[in-house]
Amino acid sequence: MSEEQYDDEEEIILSELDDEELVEQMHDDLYNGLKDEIIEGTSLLLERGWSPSKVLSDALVEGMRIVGIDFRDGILFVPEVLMAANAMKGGMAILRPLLAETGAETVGKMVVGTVKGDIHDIGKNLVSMMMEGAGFEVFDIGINNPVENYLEALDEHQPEILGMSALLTTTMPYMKVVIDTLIEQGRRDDYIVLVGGAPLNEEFGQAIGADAYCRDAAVAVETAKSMVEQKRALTR
Ligand code: B1M
Repeated sequence: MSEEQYDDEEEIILSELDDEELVEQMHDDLYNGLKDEIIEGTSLLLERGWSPSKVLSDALVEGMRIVGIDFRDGILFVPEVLMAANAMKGGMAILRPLLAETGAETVGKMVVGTVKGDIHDIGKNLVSMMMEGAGFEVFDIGINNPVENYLEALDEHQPEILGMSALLTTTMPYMKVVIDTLIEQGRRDDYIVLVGGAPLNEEFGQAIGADAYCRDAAVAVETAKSMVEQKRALTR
């Protein structure tokens, strides 16, 4: 781009936009992974009297929904989605304490981790970020987790969802060890168990007794949302 063209580009002053324009701009900024702009936009909406939950749903979650759709459709790729998720985190850091104060109900909670023997975490991290982007509270227990770690995190955080990730054909069977332990302890049905990772497939998910196999982060979000809704509807 020539200097002249660059100079011609109008700088957008977020504070000069009305609410509707600002929210639209934030969707674009999330899409482009612009963390500073998301932090500024989030603060501006709060200053203008928006509730934290409205900022979360209309500006951030809606923006990440668009990112998720384009990721699913192969228009965006992993690095871009990681940038978007990182920008979202900037906004979430401001909103999280405020949301906790107002006691707003989260979309749901998830404990997620990569199984024992496996240190791959890029996909899991992406799933965590996209789930947070969709309004879930995520407790990421990291990599190389024996069954005890999962049980401890489930006890501590009481989530609706247990997510497990495995990238190796040698480690994916460990997911069944975790599910079988939950069955042994009579608590399998307390959780929606979602599994993912490149070597898995639908049949494997069914064979080990998971509730669903998630091909990618966007599918994980969609599946989690609909399963939590179904579960809540049943217990109402
Ligand atoms: Co590894 N590695 N690696 N590796 N590595 C693979 C997986 C491999 C397929 C490469 C190959 O040989 N072609 C191969 C596995 C072969 C097999 O098992 N059949 C392999 C191997 C062999 C190994 C080592 C054994 C190599 C060695 O040391 N000899 C070793 C194992 C170490 C261990 O874990 N004990 C190893 C090490 C590594 C690195 C450390 C170098 C690095 C990991 C860095 C990190 O994660 N921090 C690494 C990498 C980067 C890869 C590849 C190249 C890329 C994986 C990745 O991040 N993909 C990978 C090749 C490949 O997969 N094509 C490979 C991008 C990511 C966004 O996708 O993880 O699939 P993915 O996640 C997706 C979905 O699967 C799904 O959503 C995500 C986002 O859309 N998903 C979930 C994933 N988890 C989910 C959980 C959910 C829901 C959805 O829960 C709700």
